[in-house]
Amino acid sequence: MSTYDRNNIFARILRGELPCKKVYEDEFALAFHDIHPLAPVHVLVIPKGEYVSNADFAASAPPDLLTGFWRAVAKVARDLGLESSGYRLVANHGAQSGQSVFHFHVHIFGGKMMPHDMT
Ligand code: IU
Repeated sequence: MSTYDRNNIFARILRGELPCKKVYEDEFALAFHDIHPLAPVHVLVIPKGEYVSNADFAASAPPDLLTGFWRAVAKVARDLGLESSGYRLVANHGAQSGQSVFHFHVHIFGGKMMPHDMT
């Protein structure tokens, strides 16, 4: 498991040291618009805790945080109006997958037809 860097960009956003375009926040999660959107709707949801990836989050987070985080993901998608049109969730794990910020995050993509081919 990789070591969590407390100065990664999302940790700094969570501490309020850097701004973000906030969409939603509760005790478990923060959601904000991606600065380089890859779809008409592109929002990131991050848990409030020090987790590098989903593997780390799933193994170490307390149950209320696991539940609260995933409920926040679903609520944000619903509140963005994506429930009927559909949306895609992506969580990259490791540099080879494209992960560039090592604080676990889920991408919510919506607002267009999604390609089936991920390669
Ligand atoms: P990735 O799965 O780790 O590649 O996703 C990181 C995302 O964080 C990526 O889509 C960036 O555009 C986005 N991002 C951001 O929203 N704000 C930032 O300050 C930085 C990256 I650095």
